[in-house]
Amino acid sequence: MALKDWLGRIRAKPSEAETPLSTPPGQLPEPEPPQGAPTLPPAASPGLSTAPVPVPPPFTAQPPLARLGAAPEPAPFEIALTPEEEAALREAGFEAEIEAEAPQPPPAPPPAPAPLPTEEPAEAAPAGWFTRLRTGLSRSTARLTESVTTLFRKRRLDEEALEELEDTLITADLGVAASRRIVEGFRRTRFGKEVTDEEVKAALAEEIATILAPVAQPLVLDPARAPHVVLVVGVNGTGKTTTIAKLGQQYREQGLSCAFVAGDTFRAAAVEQLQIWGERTGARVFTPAKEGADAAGLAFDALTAARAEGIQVLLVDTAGRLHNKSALMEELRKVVRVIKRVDPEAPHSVLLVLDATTGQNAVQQVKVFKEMVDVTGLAVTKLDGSAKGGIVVALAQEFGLPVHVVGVGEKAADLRPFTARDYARGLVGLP
Ligand SMILES: Nc1nc2c(ncn2[C@@H]2O[C@H](COP(=O)(O)OP(=O)(O)O)[C@@H](O)[C@H]2O)c(=O)[nH]1
Ligand SMILES: [Mg+2]
Repeated sequence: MALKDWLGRIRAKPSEAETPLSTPPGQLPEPEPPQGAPTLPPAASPGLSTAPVPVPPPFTAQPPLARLGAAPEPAPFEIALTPEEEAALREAGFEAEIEAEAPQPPPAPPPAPAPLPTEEPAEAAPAGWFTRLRTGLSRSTARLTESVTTLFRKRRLDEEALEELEDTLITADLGVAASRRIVEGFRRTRFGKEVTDEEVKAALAEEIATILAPVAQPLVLDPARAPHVVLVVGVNGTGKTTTIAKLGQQYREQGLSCAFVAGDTFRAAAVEQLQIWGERTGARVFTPAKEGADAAGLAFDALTAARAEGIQVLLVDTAGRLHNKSALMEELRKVVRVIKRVDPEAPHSVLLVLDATTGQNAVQQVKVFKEMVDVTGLAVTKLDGSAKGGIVVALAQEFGLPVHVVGVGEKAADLRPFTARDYARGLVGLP
């Protein structure tokens, strides 16, 4: 198939499966709230209240796929979208906002808190994380290696073979620019030579690792800032709250004092989810006084309190969607503005969380969020699911933003540093 046909395909409107906000087929409905589920505690100050939580609901271990996706939420604003805005939002994975534009049925009962996985001691979990990563990448890997194997069983690396290789890489979500760059590398070093599929895979892993190496950077904290503020942003359901909890647990294991800000104030479930994680990890949680309370005010109060207490790391959760893009942009910018009033250098990190199963959509999400806030790094989650692993290569090539951590499961220990060589080899199916 000609390159332009492939390009047409990948540029086509993302399928439902690629859209993080739509409900995946076969997804289980949200569970009913457990009897006696906690309501938000009344707060002493209008802007904030803090954990401990009254009664966390019982944890239920469920198959992870049942938990993917986001709970519905009320539409807080009534602003019409222009057709251009709608197109941009659809591309960026904000389908749900667009659906919310349609006349709304009467408000649904409040969403149940997202169920949480049963936590295991951190020491017990690391075994096998790379296996999970590889399993998650297996769909991408299978397609990639199948094509490479068929293409290169033993063949001269000629123009046609290179073109087919480029097509293969593009369909594996590596993006046009990275695919071209890799093929150029092949052209320079191996053109006209006879190659085997194994040689091609090894060379591919090397080229991919070269692209990934500059972005494989840990999230460096400066606890002396007391607190180092990490603002966590991203579309709903990508894993912001879970990533905050995982980071919090890991920081505490490193002996850092840590607090969470439940800044996704429109979703009671999101607030409760963070409270439960706070209980579990022993992190203090700043929660809104009531549903829909001003997130910026909450962040301001939380940062002021965290400073007074000498807390070293403050992880700030945010809304992943509001009624439209400009409402979300306004909210995030306001949060940043008020945080700066307390500490002009904060937020010290702005972590954008992306769901690896959404494929090319992630590229659009980076563009949209970069417009809204000064994104300093990425967390890529759900690499244990049916990840479209090539997307990380596309992101590295296009934006060069550090990839700090990857999520390979729902437990605290399933958040791992991103390592270029492991990832590249995993992606092409090499041990
Ligand atoms: N399998 C898997 N699931 C994840 C991962 N990270 C988050 N999730 C799940 O994705 C769902 C949405 O996560 P959540 O943190 O609530 O997303 P948020 O809306 O961005 O805050 C939840 O069911 C999480 O347990 C991951 O790395 N792997
Ligand atoms: Mg959340």
